[in-house]
Amino acid sequence: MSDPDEVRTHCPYCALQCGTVLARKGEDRVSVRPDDAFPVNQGGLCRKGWTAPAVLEVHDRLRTPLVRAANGDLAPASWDTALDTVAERLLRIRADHGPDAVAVFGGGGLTNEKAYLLGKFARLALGTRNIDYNGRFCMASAAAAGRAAFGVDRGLPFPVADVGRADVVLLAGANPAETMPPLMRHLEHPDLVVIDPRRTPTARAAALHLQPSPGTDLALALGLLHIAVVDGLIDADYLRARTTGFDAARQTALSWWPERVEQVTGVPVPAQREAVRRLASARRAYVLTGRGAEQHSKGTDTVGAFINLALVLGLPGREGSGYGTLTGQGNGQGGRELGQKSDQLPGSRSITDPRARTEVAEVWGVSADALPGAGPSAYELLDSLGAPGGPRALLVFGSNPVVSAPHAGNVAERLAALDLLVVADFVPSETVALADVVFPVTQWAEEEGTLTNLEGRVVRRRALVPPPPGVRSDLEVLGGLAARLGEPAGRYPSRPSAVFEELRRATRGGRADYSGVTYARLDAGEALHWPCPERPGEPHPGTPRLFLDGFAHSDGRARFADVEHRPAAETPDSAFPLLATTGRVLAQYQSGAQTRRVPELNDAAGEMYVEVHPDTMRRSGLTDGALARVTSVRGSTVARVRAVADMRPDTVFLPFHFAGSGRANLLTNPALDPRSKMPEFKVCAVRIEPCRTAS
Ligand SMILES: Nc1nc2c(c(=O)[nH]1)N[C@H]1C(S)=C(S)[C@@H](COP(=O)(O)OP(=O)(O)OC[C@H]3O[C@@H](n4cnc5c(=O)[nH]c(N)nc54)[C@H](O)[C@@H]3O)O[C@H]1N2
Ligand SMILES: Nc1nc2c(c(=O)[nH]1)N[C@H]1C(S)=C(S)[C@@H](COP(=O)(O)OP(=O)(O)OC[C@H]3O[C@@H](n4cnc5c(=O)[nH]c(N)nc54)[C@H](O)[C@@H]3O)O[C@H]1N2
Ligand code: SF4
Ligand SMILES: [Mo]
Repeated sequence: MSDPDEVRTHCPYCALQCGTVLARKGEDRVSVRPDDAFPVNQGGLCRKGWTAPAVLEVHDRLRTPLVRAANGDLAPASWDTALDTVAERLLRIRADHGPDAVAVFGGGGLTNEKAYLLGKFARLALGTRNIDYNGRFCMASAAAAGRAAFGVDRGLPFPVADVGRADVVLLAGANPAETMPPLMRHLEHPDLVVIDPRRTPTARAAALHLQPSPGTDLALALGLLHIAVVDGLIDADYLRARTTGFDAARQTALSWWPERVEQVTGVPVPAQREAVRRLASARRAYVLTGRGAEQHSKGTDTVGAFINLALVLGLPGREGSGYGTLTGQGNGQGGRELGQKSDQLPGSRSITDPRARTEVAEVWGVSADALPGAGPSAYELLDSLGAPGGPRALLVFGSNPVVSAPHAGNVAERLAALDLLVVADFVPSETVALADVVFPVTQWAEEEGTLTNLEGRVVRRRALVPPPPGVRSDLEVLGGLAARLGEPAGRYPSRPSAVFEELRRATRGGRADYSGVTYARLDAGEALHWPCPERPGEPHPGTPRLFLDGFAHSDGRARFADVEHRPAAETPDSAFPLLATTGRVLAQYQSGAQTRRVPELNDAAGEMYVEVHPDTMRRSGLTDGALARVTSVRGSTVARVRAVADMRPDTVFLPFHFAGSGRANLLTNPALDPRSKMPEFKVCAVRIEPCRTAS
């Protein structure tokens, strides 16, 4: 089969999964343009999308397996040597320490096929309960809260395009003008109410900006609920017909009167009132949360409180209104529901549910007893590596935790304490640099598959170009290892379409049911949002809008969350008097492993910096443009000072895209949310001082 000259596919990066058309541009080169027909990006792409082809040709692309040699260096090896080495060492570790001594860390950028096969490989070929993924650092709080409230966790339970027809959209802790620029096309018409401690480009586009102190959104959401209740703005018919648990939520909210909320959050009373008035008077309104509200040790409760606000106003499950979370990674949605999350089996099923275990085991051709139970969450897993009783080997697919995990200094130490670290990647990331064995893998434009975008829509990734010689797909790596671990032939197909056929069966009957989705339907241009069960006769059209007829709990009702505010796990004191928060800039993606290799993106944002209010800068003896050392109780980071006049004086902001001594995560607090196990990326206590040495 000859390769096509042009394919429709999707951007390799974020959950918007902007539609793109890739074309050949001379020998081995690829050009990209937006796919005007795709309704999510409507012909738009951000700078990362436009420059994505550059990642295919980075000068240090991994092209051969690497095995750490006796002299300590990573040295090129054949595929057989690399696969044999890993399999032999895994077998030995398992024989000596048991199956849980081998762990797996996955990623929300992996296709559905890879995520599914990785989960199956961990549970069957390795027999370990120790698998989790970077989505735990991303979507976990919103997923836990959404599931508790509605019975199912799909990021947006409605198409993105619906949001454009709203009158008002509340964005709590999201900065889509930088993190999902084409989404802003849908946010031009609605009035925006933005909650963010920083005056971001999104906040500047808003009708109203509330600027709370980091870590106080829960108090703010309770306060907004208070105003809605006291001012009689609630939808009583909706509450009666469609919800339960309002009384307890109302009781808690009553003690969060506006002046008290102002004291805790710093948001003035009139701004609180205006936010509620705007939302309540809209005919169509959405409440959307992002990582700013979610990445806290109380992220699940905070999202619960924002859902409560949406519920009293009667928004969820009504066409043209609703609550949603803006999922982050390209396949953040599919990545969790297909089995990389430690507590889930394919189809968004619970790994502790006996029926779910039986159903999935049947598809896998094993008995349910063969499946391990639930394992620890991402940070707990990383923190246990190489510790007494903890895993001795780790396989990483699609993450760069040396840069992106909280308390990164500790994580790097734990990785170094392993007997075996194996990483599959296409660039030499900071985590690759620590590996004992490295597998060079294919990337987006070289492979087929599917991802599930932020609106639960399954999209097709298509190959335009062949992978460079010497590079294999993640699926082939798993298959190669499985065979050497003695798994039956055929259990780990390496063709994406074959894996998809199997995952359709494995999700059948689950909450996230993909059984009616096929490559043929997607290739014919159908828009399929899960659940999309297979059925005889007329194919199921998929479910773009959930909850219109009822929520996914057995009584069809949404549940109010009974939540109370609490302070962040770490609050400022005399040694660490400032709050640090972290997040993203337009031109870099995540740990930066991909985007720091694209020259055009580095011109825009090429170096670690810290945003500081001018007063704070002066008080700390800093100079705009000079280097500063930012220190928390866990470590310190070197960053260039940027004076930002509309910053809160009590807060500094650091992007987390940079490596080495510029890692924001050397500072961050791994305090976990008790329900979602999300770390507290968005607030820790720091001090800041001039730095006279460059490193
Ligand atoms: N350019 C770019 N785009 C991306 C990504 C990227 O790395 N770069 N990553 C993708 C992924 S995986 C994700 S998860 C999404 C994330 O998308 P967003 O959630 O939009 O991104 P963040 O910058 O992490 O956080 C959003 C905002 O939260 C604010 N914030 C900080 N602390 C608080 C707080 O306590 N309360 C409130 N209300 N706000 C707070 C920050 O100032 C920031 O502006 O972006 C996706 N898109
Ligand atoms: N301080 C702070 N830290 C954060 C956050 C924050 O807001 N603040 N946000 C958190 C969030 S929301 C997220 S999602 C994480 C993300 O952080 P990471 O998990 O580190 O995400 P990436 O940088 O996307 O890392 C993906 C790695 O996998 C590789 N890769 C990409 N696709 C594939 C593939 O298909 N197969 C294989 N084998 N490899 C692939 C890439 O080259 C890259 O090296 O960071 C978290 N860390
Ligand atoms: S918004 Fe996200 S999906 Fe769209 S082009 Fe940018 S990075 Fe790619
Ligand atoms: Mo994310």
